[in-house]
Amino acid sequence: MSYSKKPLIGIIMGSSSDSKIMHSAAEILAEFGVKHEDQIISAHRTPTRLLDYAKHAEKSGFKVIIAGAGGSAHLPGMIASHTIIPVIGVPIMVYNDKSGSSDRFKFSAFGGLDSLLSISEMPTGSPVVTVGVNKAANAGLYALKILANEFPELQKKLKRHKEKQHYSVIKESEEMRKIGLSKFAKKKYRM
Ligand code: RP5
Repeated sequence: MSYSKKPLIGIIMGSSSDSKIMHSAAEILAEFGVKHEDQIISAHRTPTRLLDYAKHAEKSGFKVIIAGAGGSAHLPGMIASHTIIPVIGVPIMVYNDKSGSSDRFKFSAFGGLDSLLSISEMPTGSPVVTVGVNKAANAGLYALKILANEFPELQKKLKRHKEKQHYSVIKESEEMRKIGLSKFAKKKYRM
């Protein structure tokens, strides 16, 4: 079986607005050549679709589901309660486009902590692995690590990815050492 022919990962989110965060998961999977299928499933607006999706995910042979949601964020936990496929939850700090012009009502009252706790505090029996608030890229990376248990080629790619991270820090540090902290910060952040 190949990881690049048919989707092995399902990415779902509670609202179209979540795509602004969730696209980062898709991007990291694309970087590794891993196929995924993306859908919007609202646990409260389309509750029957939620159960249908869990069946669809099992039938499709998905190995991991990445589920992002904001607010009370019950999507990842509810999906996990309907399937044995591992679910990685992405708590999303809600940014609501529909709230008019005032910024006061645009963000969730608890800045993402509401979703983080909803997702991570699943009662014993239906676990959801949870990444940090808005950390969709980490969800993608974690999904890749799970898949890598089955695909040695992905293990190699993940090791190369780690090496790249290592060398990018060394390169930056070298530049900082040469030009000094003040110049470095001004150059990098246009301060
Ligand atoms: C959650 O409520 C969604 O995951 C989204 O983050 C949040 C806001 O949803 P909409 O108001 O955009 O429908 O269900």
